[in-house]
Amino acid sequence: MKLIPREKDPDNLESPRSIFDHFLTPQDLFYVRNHFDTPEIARGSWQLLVEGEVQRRLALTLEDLLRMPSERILVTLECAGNSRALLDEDTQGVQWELGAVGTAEWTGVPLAAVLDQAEIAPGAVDIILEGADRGSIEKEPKSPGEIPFARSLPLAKARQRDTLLAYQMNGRDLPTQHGFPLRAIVPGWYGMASVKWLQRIIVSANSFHGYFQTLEYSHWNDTAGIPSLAPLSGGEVKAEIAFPKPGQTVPADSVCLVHGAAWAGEFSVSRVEISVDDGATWVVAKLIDPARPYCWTRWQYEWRTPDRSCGTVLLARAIDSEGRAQPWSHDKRERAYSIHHVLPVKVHVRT
Ligand SMILES: Nc1nc2c(c(=O)[nH]1)N[C@H]1C(S)=C(S)[C@@H](COP(=O)(O)O)O[C@H]1N2
Ligand SMILES: [Mo]
Repeated sequence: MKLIPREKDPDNLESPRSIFDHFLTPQDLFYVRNHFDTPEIARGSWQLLVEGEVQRRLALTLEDLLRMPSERILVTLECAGNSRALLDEDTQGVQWELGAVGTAEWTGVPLAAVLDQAEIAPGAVDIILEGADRGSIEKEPKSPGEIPFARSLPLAKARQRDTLLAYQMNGRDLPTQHGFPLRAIVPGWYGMASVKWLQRIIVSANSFHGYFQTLEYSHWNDTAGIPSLAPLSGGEVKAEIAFPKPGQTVPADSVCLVHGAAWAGEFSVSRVEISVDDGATWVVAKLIDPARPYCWTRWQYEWRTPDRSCGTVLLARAIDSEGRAQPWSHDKRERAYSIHHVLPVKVHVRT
């Protein structure tokens, strides 16, 4: 097993650090985040229903979708709970370290093209995406019996040309665990928006308040100074140090290649700064991949290590095309999600 199991029944599997050696994450190394058992879907009988506030209800087969003009897009998916295990406090939820993230090239049909075919009514505000997986959540807060995994997108994001109904990942059919035969790809948003095993799209005249955007995957916003829960959406700017690992010993007086990746949700990474002395001084890392919106950029820095044995702390801080920089600490309003503050990596230098 190349993936690291974090939870069983259903499987939640983390990617190993070797994913940072490639720009595109191979299918069998791509992290898996499931809330319910994986549904078995037969290609032949599967249909995508489009209903609700539409002039024309649709039932599309995979062949119908394959006949429509397709788009390809590079997108990094990061689970909103990635790095939760590195928070100071104990938290509920899957204890991800660095590897609930990966990058793939996705092929599919713009969601907008399907919505156009269905002719959405003027009063539509929310597009609900429903997966074929379902179950009952027995831990608090409990669900009211069986519920499907479902998330909604505001009309503007649903209509963006880059929001896809994807049937391919890295040029091959979607693997079962990544949503075969069809999943949403919502570029720049945390992974929970990219609903797998899509079976129904409901165009709604009201904003949706389903389990996975209220009780889970929500954060505190301010409305006139009053905290108010809102669904998580776009991703934050973040850099991860893949190597060296925390606690690792590196040789003194030699060149240590510090490397990792950085990403910035809907924006692109403009700079990654590195400190090898716990924040006293900073240098700019070299970006290995072109900076693109929605996508990670791998970076590296050749560190000339001290000539004596010592301990030190490595830090990486990314800044994006909007000028957003990683914060120094986790904001409690984000609950146990959107963990993107600067994460220290303690290492030992030995002669
Ligand atoms: N139907 C369905 N879609 C889903 C989920 C799920 O449990 N069921 N998990 C979501 C979450 S939280 C994430 S982070 C991504 C993970 O996608 P992956 O398993 O292909 O990496 O899928 C999202 N889509
Ligand atoms: Mo997630």
